[in-house]
Amino acid sequence: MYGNAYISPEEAKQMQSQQDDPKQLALFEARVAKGEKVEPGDWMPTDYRKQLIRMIEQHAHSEIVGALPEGTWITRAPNFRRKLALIAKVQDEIGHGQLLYSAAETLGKTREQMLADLLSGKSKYSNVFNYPAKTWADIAVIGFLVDGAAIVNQVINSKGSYGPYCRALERICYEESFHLKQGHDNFVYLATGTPQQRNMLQEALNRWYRPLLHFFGPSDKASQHSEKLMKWRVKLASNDDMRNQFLDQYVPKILELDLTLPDPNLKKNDAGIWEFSDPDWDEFKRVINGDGPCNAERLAVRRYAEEAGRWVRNALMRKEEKYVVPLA
Ligand code: FAQ
Repeated sequence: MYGNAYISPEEAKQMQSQQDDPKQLALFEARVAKGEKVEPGDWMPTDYRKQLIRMIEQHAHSEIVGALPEGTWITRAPNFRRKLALIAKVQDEIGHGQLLYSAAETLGKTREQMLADLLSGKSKYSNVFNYPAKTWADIAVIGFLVDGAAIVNQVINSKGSYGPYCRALERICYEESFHLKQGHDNFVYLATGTPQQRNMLQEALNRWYRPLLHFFGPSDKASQHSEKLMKWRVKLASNDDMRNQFLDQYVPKILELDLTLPDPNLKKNDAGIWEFSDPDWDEFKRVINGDGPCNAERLAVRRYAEEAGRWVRNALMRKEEKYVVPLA
């Protein structure tokens, strides 16, 4: 369903060599414009394939690295029920990574290569997971607002043109909606708790406000890939539109709990667009290029997991294969 039309790198290269035909391109663009889904064996422009691999791979990495900030709180969850919910959520995020790696493999890049590119720093993953989860309130903010932001983005992307990615996203969105409920419950519990709990939540909110604005990517003017991705209906909303939808949905929910956001210029203008102070795009660039507060730690943990798990992958691999071929 997500990755059962696995395509090897060699097959992908062969398919690409047939692709310079402008007639094929026009037919492809007409299909996509009608809202048809593109499937792995279909003809597609080289750049469509490259863009999708880049985006789905980054998304898959974000899920598995994204499990780490919350994972560090499993042993310190404040009670048994919160611990159970957090374990289940972290497990789901890893599952999302698997679905997305399978979807990316249908385009002709092996999982091994994707993981190697993550560990070498060649491939990016979401900025937000390079910040520490300092207190339990950070877990509430991640569960409510990072998951909320991810849902805004993923519901939109799930209507896109590439079949395996959209099907993976539909399933992911069901699970993320449950994550959002547990995040909201945790967030409201702290917001309506003791003064110490409220302070802890407010401090976490202040820390996450800027990374959350960065989450949707650079402004439309600075975005490198949006134009092409929107033309090919991989992205159905621009970065600024998605950011605006997020602020529309979540700012009122935060303010109604008598919490504040650390930006005196945050307001909705008469045209219904949220305005905010410059969110420091230099910080965003540093963080996505490997120089955030936790980048080195996150990759070190992933590197350890890859090395410690190598014997399992080797044990599962057929002798004649160069890498593990996905079963589903
Ligand atoms: N972080 O030209 P654009 C989650 C990069 S899943 C890092 O505007 P595009 C679940 C971008 O890659 C979160 N890098 O890019 C969860 C490009 O660099 P490149 C992940 C970013 O692709 C919840 C450069 O900047 N979701 O949270 C970011 O048109 C809780 C120029 O940018 C997805 O990946 C960023 N935030 O639009 C897990 C969804 N933004 O590749 C655990 C799929 C931009 O040229 C706990 N992705 N960059 O070197 C997308 O929808 C798009 O890729 C955007 C960026 C909207 C993220």
